[in-house]
Formats: sequence, C-alpha cells, structure tokens
Amino acid sequence: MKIIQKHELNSLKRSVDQGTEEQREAVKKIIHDVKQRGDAAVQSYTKQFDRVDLEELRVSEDEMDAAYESIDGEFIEILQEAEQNIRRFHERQRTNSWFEPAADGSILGQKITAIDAAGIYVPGGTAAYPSSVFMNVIPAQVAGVERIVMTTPPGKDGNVPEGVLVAAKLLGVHEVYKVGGAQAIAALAYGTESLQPVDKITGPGNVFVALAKREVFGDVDIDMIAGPSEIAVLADDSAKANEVAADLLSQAEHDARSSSVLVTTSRELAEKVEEQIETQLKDLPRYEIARASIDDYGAIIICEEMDEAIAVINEIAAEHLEIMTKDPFGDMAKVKHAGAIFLGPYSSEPVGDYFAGPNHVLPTSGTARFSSPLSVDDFTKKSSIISYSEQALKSNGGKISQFARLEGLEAHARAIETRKERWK
Ligand code: HSO
Ligand code: ZN
Repeated sequence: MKIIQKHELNSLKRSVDQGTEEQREAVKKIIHDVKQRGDAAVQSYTKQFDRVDLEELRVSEDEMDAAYESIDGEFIEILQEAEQNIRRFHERQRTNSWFEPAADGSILGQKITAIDAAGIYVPGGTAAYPSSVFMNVIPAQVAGVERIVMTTPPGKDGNVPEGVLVAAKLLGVHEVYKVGGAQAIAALAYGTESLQPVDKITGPGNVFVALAKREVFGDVDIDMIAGPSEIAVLADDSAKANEVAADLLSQAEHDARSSSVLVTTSRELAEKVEEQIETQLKDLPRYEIARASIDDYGAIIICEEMDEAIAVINEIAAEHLEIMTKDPFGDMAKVKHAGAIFLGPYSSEPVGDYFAGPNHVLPTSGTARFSSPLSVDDFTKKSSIISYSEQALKSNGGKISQFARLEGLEAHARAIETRKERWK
C-alpha cells in the first residue's frame, strides 16, 4: 500500500462508469426491443447473455421452498436477527404526514404515500448478496410499498443463488424473476406479458445495468448509480494496525476497483498498517481482487494534525468512514461528507454490511457530498395539501390575481376572482 501526499488524492478518484459508446448503443437497443417484444425479447437476451433457455421467467414457490430447506437452520437464525435489526433501524426513518391549521381557517400540509411498486435488482455472480436483498427490500416494506419485485440473472443451469431466494422468502417477497442485465431493467421499467412494470428500480449491477438505469430514469425513478465499494479510515496512534489493515481489506476484496484509504496522524501506524496489509493479504481467498484494489486504489496519507486529516476525509467523501481515534465522537462532529460513519475500535465496517441496522447501500465515488444512504424516503413521496378558507381567499385573492397578471396569465387571475361572487 503506497504512502501518498494529500495533493495526490486525485489519482485515486474513479469516475462514475459512463460505459463505451458501443455499450450505450447496445443498452438502448435492448431496451427498445424489450419494449416492443416483451417476454420474447427478454428470453432471447437471456439465452444470448446468460446462456440459458428459459420458458418460465418467474421463480416458482417450489424453487423458493427448496432453497429454504437446503440452508442450515443456524444461518436462518442469523438472517432473522439481522432482519430485525435492519427493520428496527428503518422504522425510525418513517416520517409522518402533517397538516397545519392557520388562524384564518385554512389548512396546509404534506401527505406522505408509498410508491405502489418497487423493483429490486440483485446482481449475479459473486455479488449476489442476501444482505443486499435485505437492505433494498426492508426500507421498501417499512415505507409501505405494496408490490416488491426482484430480478436476478440466472446461472447457466437456470437457477438463481439460494441465499438470495432464502432472503427473499424470509422477507415475504414472492415475485422473483430470473432476468438480469439491461433486459431486466427494461422489463421492470416498461413491463412485459409476465412482469408488470414498477415505479422505482433500486440495486447495484454491472455497467449494462447502470447504463440501463440511466436510460429508463424519468419514466421510472432509480436509486443511484453505485460504484465499487470504498472505505476510508481516520486513525491516530491509539488505533491497532492489524485491525485497521483488516478493515481496509474488507472492502478491497469486493472489487478490483474498490478503494481503501488510511488517513492518519501517526507515521508509526502508517508503517505498521503497510506491513499488516501484506501479511493479511497473502492468504485471502479473493487475493487477486484485493491485491489489485490495494495496488491501484489503496493509499495511506500522513497528516500533521487531526484537523488536517479530517479535511482530507471530507475531500474523499467516502462511502464508509471508520474513525479509530482517541475521540471518535468529537472527530465525527467535524466530518461533513461520508455515507456511513463507524466509530471506535469495535465498529468494524462489516458490522454495518450485515447486522447493525443502517443501510449498506451508500453513496460512492464522492457522491456522499450530496447524497444519502438508501432509506425509507426512497420509497415514499410527498403530496402538498392546500385547503384555503373563505377568509384566507378574501384577504389574499387580490394579491394572487395581481401576481398572475404580472406573469401575463389572465385566466389565473380570473379563476381567483370568480370566487368573489360567493361573498357578494
Ligand atoms: N460493503 C458493501 C455491501 C456488502 N458487503 C454486501 C458485504 N456484502 C457495500 O456497502
Ligand atoms: Zn462489504
């Protein structure tokens, strides 16, 4: 892991994946085709990309049950406990509608409603995480979304990962489809014979999924375009090098483009972490991925003082930030930008990935400067409520018509003025 200077930070930045011209064209074609030909198009892309010929796109109840039966009971209990923690945390995010009466008898307010249908994309391969099923589905359920649909690419054998099915079953999600890639996003956005369209699509995916989400945005809502996982650790000489290194590697193993950065006021810690990374890397099963990630996007920055280190942390605006200093809460108060902040030596990042309760779908690539973790808010929307009283219109109607005429909108002004007849 290299030690770099503050001004070299830019070299670690990864821009949000825009894909190549060819990929963008391919995605547009797939979406157009799914819109035109529905299931037939989805089936032919599944044959082409996933190498499997599927008659039935929907996962059957028997398949869900078989997955559940095949999984160890102890694992189910762990999943259930994690589910409870995640649900409890998200319950706290619920916001209420409000209605405020004024002295003149009018009422203004804000009514909150859930979206009708959410589509959750679960990527395939080694990124098919049951934990991500929880993190996407639970906030939607807490928001009160009535229909939750999941899509995930099938393997060559026509099956989808058991862990994903078990997580879906535990949460009571029964509409699961074996569809991946841009064709899944198109089917979710526009519907096919066997899949009714949804209102919002959430969940990460490969570049084709990301490009397709961009493409359908506007017709439906999307959560965000997630980049590779990242972690920044802010530490002083009170931190233990082996723990810091282990936590950096926990995110490095996600993706060869994941980034792991240590910002510290202690040169001694920096040197020890460097050593520890090498020692711990050696026997990781995902060595190749973690090695590439550490070599290309791993770095240590040494600062003179804590305030300088915090400024660097704010510039990075990491998806995950761990604070392992003598005063984690004091330092946290000065942090402005980070997706999730883990305080103290016991809050290792995987605590949040799986179990504590907060969502692990977080803003990446510096987007924590302006966006937030996936939450109940992502599955709700607001309607403004306006109920004017006679008294309110009497005293404000004149101002409103004047404002309308200022904009040259005579019909607006007259709509207000016709009400005058009521109090003649
Ligand atoms: N750290 C990932 C989430 C995850 N980790 C799932 C393990 N499983 C992005 O926040
Ligand atoms: Zn993780």
